[in-house]
Parts: sequence; C-alpha cells; structure tokens
Amino acid sequence: MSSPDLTACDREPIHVPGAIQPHGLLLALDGDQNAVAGAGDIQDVLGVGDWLGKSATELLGLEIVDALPAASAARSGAACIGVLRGPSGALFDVSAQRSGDLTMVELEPAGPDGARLGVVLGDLEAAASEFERASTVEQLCGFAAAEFRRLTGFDRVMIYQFLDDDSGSVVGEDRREGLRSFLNHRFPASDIPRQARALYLRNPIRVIPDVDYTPAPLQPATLGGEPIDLSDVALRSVSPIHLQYLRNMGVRASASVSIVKDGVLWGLVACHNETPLHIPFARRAACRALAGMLGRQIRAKDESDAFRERVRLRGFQDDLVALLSREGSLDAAISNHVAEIRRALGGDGVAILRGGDLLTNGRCPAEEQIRALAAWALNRSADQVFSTARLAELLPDAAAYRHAASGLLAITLSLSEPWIVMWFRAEEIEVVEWAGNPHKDVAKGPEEALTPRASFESWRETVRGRARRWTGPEIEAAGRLRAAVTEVWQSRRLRDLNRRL
Ligand code: BLA
Repeated sequence: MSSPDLTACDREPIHVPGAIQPHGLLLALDGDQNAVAGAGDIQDVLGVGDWLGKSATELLGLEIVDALPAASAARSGAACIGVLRGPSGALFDVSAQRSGDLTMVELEPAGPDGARLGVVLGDLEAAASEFERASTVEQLCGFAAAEFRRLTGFDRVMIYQFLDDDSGSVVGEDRREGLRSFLNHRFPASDIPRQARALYLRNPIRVIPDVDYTPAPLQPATLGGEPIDLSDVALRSVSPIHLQYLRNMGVRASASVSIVKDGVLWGLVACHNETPLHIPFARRAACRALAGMLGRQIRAKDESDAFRERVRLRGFQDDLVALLSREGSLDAAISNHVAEIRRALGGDGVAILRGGDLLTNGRCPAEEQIRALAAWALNRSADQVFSTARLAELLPDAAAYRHAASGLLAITLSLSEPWIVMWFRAEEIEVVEWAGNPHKDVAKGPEEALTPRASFESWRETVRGRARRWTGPEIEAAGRLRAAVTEVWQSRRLRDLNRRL
C-alpha cells in the first residue's frame, strides 16, 4: 500500500461517525438534562414518541436521573447507573458519562445472570490470580488469552503486541478447537491506523456484537454546527473499512481491550467470534480491570528482567574497570582485554580505533570497512551512546558487511585523537510470518475507496540486515563504561603529569 493511502486511513474521523450500533440507544442530554440528540430505537424502547427536547426524567424516570450526577463525576469512563425495564419487559443496562457540555446516556440489553456483579467479580479474581503464576511475559500473555476467553466467551482471544514500527504480533492466543491459529503472526501497522490507536488509549474497550449491523443515525447529526463527538461512547458506530476487514477474516462479532503500559498503548486483547455476541456492561468493566492488571504485570515482569540484566552488566563492568585500572598503561590494558570488552556488552565483534591504531576481536567487518564506519560513527557517538540494530538502513554502504555488523553500538572516547569503541552484532535473518502478504493487497474498491486486504493466509517474509536489539541496560552500560574509561584515563594523565613535575 502506498503512503498516501495510509495517511488516508489515518485521517478517517472515527470519533464522529454520526451514528451508533443499533443494539442499544444513545441520548445526549444538555446541562438542563433535556435530550438534545439521540440515536437508536428510542421510541420503542422507552415507549415515548417525540423524545427530542424532552427531559431525562420523562424519558428515563427519576431513579436514573438521580444517579446521573454520580456518573458525571466518575473518574474514568462510563458508569452503570441502573437497570431500566422497557414497555416490552426487556431489561436494559443504563450507563452515563460526561462529554464536554453533554451527558451521554447509553442503554443496552442487560446481560443474563452470569453478568451479575458477584459472578463477574469472582471470575475476575480467579483470572487475576492466574496472572501471578506466570514467570515470563510470554507465559503471562498465554494465560491472559485463556482468562479473557473465559471471561468473555469469545471463540478466539489474542494478545496482540505493538512493535517498534507499529506493526504487531500475536504473542498469546486461546481459541475454540478447529479454528486456525494466528499465534506469532505479524500484522502491518496500517491494520490499526494511528487515530484508532490514539482513541484506544483514551477509551479502553470496544465491542461490535454483530459486524453486519445497519448503523442507527444520530438525530440531529450536528449540534451548533459541530458533529457530535462519540469518542467515549460504547455504542459508537465503527469504521466501515474495519467492518469489512473483520468480515474478510470470517469474524461476525469482535471486542478489543487496550493493554496500557506506562501510559503507552502496549497492545490489545483482540477477541473474535464466528457468530454474533454481545458482552454486557458488567463483563466489559471486568475486562477493563483485567487489562489494567495485565498491563501492570507486564511492567513488573519487564522491570524485573531489566533489573537482573543491570546487575549482570554491572558485574561485568566492575571486573573490566578493575582489570583496566590494574595495568600500567591504559593502552596496554585495553589491548590485553579486548575480548572482555567485547563480551561485556554482548558483541559478536568489537573494534577499538585510537589515532590510527586498530584493535579488533571476534567477528568484524574488514579493516577498511571498520575505518570508514568509524569516521561515520564518530560524531554520532560523540555526546551519547550510538546504537542501531539495523545499520544498513542508516548507512547503505554497511549492507556489504551486514553479516558481521547489522548491529552497532559505539562510544567515542575522544573526538580529537580520534578514539572510538564499536561493538558489532551479526545479522540474524528473521523469518516473519505475516497473516496475509502486507505488500500485495493495495486493493482499492469501487470509486477509489480504501479497502482492507482480503487474505489472511500465512505468508513468509525473510527479513535481512537486522541484528538482535541492544537493550536499554546495555546502552546504559556502554555510557557508564565510557565514563569509567575516561576517568581512568584522566587520572593516569594527572599522575603522569605529577611525576614529570
Ligand atoms: C481498527 N483494526 C482495528 C482494531 C483492530 C484491528 C483490533 C480495533 C477495533 C476492534 O475492536 O475491532 C486489527 N484485529 C486487528 C488485528 C488483529 C485483529 C491486527 O484481530 C490481529 C490479531 N484497517 C485496515 C486498513 C485500514 C483499516 C487498510 O486493514 C485503513 C484504510 C482501518 N482499523 C481501521 C480503522 C479502525 C481499525 C479505521 C478503527 C475502527 C473503529 O474503532 O472505528
């Protein structure tokens, strides 16, 4: 898909679709609690004709209206404020929240007994305690898929993690027997455009009980000339492109819950069903809570991994600095311990260039390639550690030696001499299994409309020119190593100077 198409995807104003999904109804109340807009089958569900302009008391009854202020004050998202029995006897969960000057009231079919609070809380507690048993993020995501599936009853639940380039990978999955697996499959960034990701950070759960719905238009469509913002409305009508995407995938109902880590959208719990399926309010609230716990567990696991790695690197580094300080001359110390310097940061190779002298250890590019690379890297690593796991993308000449150095970590010790240390990581050819060829389906529908891709068949791509990533603790350790060597070097110079005086 070419880039103009992608930006067109990013521009679709999904927060103002002008309609809701028809399984519930929406009333927008003004400051005087009069209905100024609405959508859905209001007349039949509430048994009131001509509802526009009527007061919330007339439409919803006193009990609901009394609970409205509490909902407006709720700290996050919509609050369930009661159950309403329509003229036909059907029960509806009523939820409300503030949106600018308006109060948005939503009614949707109340769940069966399984959705009652006590049952839901029990399920939530059981799910959360399961999380505690996981020792790695990978295991945690596997457990999470199973627990979300238990909680929602969907055919398939996936834990979908966003990667650096906004593509994503399925890192956990639980599915009904007989369904194909998407585990470890990659999906391109364009499947979930930027404004959708921004909205999902703000509004953590979305449900589409039936992708084949007919949208129920808002009446009126605008207020004071502005379209009505449905960002936080659960019934918000969904982008038609995304509905087609789900149909192409064979999905009839879907839900997705945001996984937020440190204020950033880490991933989504993506749920699919082959037949229509609605998750009532209480169960959605439980999903939100469980996704919050999942985000915190992922952070805790990441932090403890990083802590362990820092301790390991510190050990290496302390040994190294002790070795360097013990020897008489720093140059001799460095040349005697190049292998230790390489290993300290997990390089497959290392090159140290000082003045014109070059020392290497392990798997390195050819000498003239190292010298050219050093000239390129010197300024880039002058003030801070330079690191990349995709060198040839920044320096096309490096493609010639990508087998030895697709990854580069560099520190400059002196610009004037010059003096630079470069750690290399070899290319690791990665076979990415995409759910459908992301390069092929540029399909445009009739009248140039954007369409999602039609096939989700596994498609393998071999990705070259990439190395194992340098971790945060490794990059920090390189910075500390630079400081330590500079310090040893300066104290030597001072000592030599004192001797000469
Ligand atoms: C939204 N796309 C989404 C959402 C998901 C995906 C999870 C969130 C909405 C939801 O809850 O269903 C994609 N679903 C996936 C992926 C997996 C999955 C990757 O299960 C993998 C496991 N989509 C396209 C193209 C465009 C596009 C080409 O394929 C744009 C031209 C758009 N996707 C698109 C839009 C939304 C979306 C606009 C927002 C839908 C909305 O919230 O209104």
